[in-house]
Amino acid sequence: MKTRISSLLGIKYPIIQGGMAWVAEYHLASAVSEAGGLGLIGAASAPAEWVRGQIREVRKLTDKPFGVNIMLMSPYADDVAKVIVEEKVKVVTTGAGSPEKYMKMWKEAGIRVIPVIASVALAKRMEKCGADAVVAEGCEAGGHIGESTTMTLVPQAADAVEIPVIAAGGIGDGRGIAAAFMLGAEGVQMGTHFVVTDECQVHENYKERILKAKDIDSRVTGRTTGHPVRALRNDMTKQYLELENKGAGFEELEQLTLGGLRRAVVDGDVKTGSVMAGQIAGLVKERMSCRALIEKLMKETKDLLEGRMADE
Ligand code: TUI
Repeated sequence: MKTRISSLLGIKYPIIQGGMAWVAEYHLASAVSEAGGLGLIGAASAPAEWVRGQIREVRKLTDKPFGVNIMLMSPYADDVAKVIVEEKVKVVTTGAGSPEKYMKMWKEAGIRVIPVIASVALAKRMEKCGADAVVAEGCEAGGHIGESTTMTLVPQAADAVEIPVIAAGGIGDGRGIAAAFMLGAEGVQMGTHFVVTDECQVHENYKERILKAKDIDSRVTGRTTGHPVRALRNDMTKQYLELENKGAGFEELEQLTLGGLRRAVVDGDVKTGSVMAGQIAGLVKERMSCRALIEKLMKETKDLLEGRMADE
């Protein structure tokens, strides 16, 4: 399946694996890239030398294209931005901010830059400062989110910019991918479904929580602090939302989530940890390898776009 995204990135299928904090490490990223998608290392709040190590590990496992996602609120963002250049990474995606200050350095190094945007205004700004594409991420996504849904953001972003748009948030199967294409996207980014793949190293409890999730199990904490985060409901989200309702302040709320993602991903504490996942978790019922997942997604998408129904 060729689109401007698969050509731009030199990949077989226009599927990007989200750069999920604590989750998107080298085993997952290399497996996605080997299977024909674009694997990402999620730099999250990790030190730059950790990111350098991850880049080198991916290269031991695949010679196919891969990228790094920089979380721009990270205290190490400046250092990670430089490591990406030093290590000659070909693709960078950014989240939770605007990457304008790094753009010149990255473009001069010939890096493909794909910012994640949550608004049309940012999409336009990114195009102007030289972005090669944007990921339009709707609030169905897991983790830190914006206001608009994927259904509304993707077509508006596609109309507003000439560069290709990649849809993210709420996509879990071929129906979601075909729908995203209908909205004007030329690629998709998926996170939640990749968390339950064989190659993903998260704690078993985290995978089980996603596989058992129902459609209504998703919660958004932090709306009052201006930092909304989507996760699966548990003791932490319940307590957080109760405190938020009572008008608790930032400090008190922050205590509840501090280190929570690490606790869930690494220690398997899915009760008090932060089990970040998208709203599509309820659709994710099967675990398989990254290759099997990507091939299943592409077959479903192709059948739909060619007008075949699922049982034909
Ligand atoms: O960044 C994400 N998702 C994330 S980052 C993250 S790390 C974290 N860890 C613990 C607690 C909280 C966060 C977890 N999930 N997605 C991409 C994304 N970017 N979503 C929304 C945005 C965004 C929002 C506002 C991008 C830019 C923006 O405004 C920038 C500007 O200057 O206008």
